[in-house]
Amino acid sequence: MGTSGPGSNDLKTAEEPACITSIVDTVAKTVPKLRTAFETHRSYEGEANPSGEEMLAADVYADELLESRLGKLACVGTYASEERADPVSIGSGLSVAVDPLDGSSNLSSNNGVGTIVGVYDGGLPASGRDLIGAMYVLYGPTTTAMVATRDGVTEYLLTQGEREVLTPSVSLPETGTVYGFGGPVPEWSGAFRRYSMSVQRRLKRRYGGALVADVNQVLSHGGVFAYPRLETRPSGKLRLQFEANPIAFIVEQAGGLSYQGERSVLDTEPERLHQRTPLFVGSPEPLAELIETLGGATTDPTVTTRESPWD
Ligand code: AFP
Repeated sequence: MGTSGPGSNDLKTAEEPACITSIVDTVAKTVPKLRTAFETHRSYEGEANPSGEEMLAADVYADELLESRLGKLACVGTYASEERADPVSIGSGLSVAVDPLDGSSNLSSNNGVGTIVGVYDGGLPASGRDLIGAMYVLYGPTTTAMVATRDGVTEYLLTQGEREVLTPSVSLPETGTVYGFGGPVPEWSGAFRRYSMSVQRRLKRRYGGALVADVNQVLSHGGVFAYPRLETRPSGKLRLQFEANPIAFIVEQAGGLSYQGERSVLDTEPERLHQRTPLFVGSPEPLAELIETLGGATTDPTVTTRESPWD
């Protein structure tokens, strides 16, 4: 990944607008408390989130903590999260859309989880083109953050609330070596199954069930991540505002491509705060093949050839 390995904060990194710096620093300072909550808040709450998924105490705790901390920033006007039905209006300013604990079902098996933040210059739901920044935190053996602005992507190591540059300018290789595809294979479309067969001949499978961890593998080694539409989930599983847009922004800023079956994820028309979308992101070469196989176009929103249904 990137142009160089671990280094000091003197290295050239993507330029950050002041509000992005405040948000990233606030999230970094919140990470130690969130890490502790993975041990102390492991039970289920007995309630479902707006997407109908059962919430862990850690989901609720992470959401409330991030809302209280990000909500105090003068530049943040709206806080929204995957765990609450409606956005919280704080005042005037940017909108933050947060997946406080991505992949929370991985806590019980002690696998990777994450936090995703999208920063939109507009009211929610907003277009991915309104993003001025996005970040995710990956809680793995170490805690890292991937921060994207319109100027590029930087990877940080987070230690005791502070961040240190790991990779100043993250860039995806043209092809890469790994792939991770979500959803039951029998529920994939015929076109996506054909694509999968082709990819399996040359890339290694890496799938763990947390978007942040799976995408981080793609950003580290190059390749492709997909959560396609399914027969029982024609709109896919992942949430546009909280997951797909921020991840697509990070991948595109790192020189990769995103796609949702018709066009770039970032060009998806936002209709509802909790709307879902198919998500395909990765290196240019495997994404170009995917777009060709599924039959769409990323650049021309008027092109209407699409992934065929269940042939
Ligand atoms: P949870 O937060 O409920 O664990 O869901 C995680 C997630 O939204 C995303 O992080 C993963 O990419 C995807 O779902 C995994 O879905 P599958 O369990 O169907 O593989």
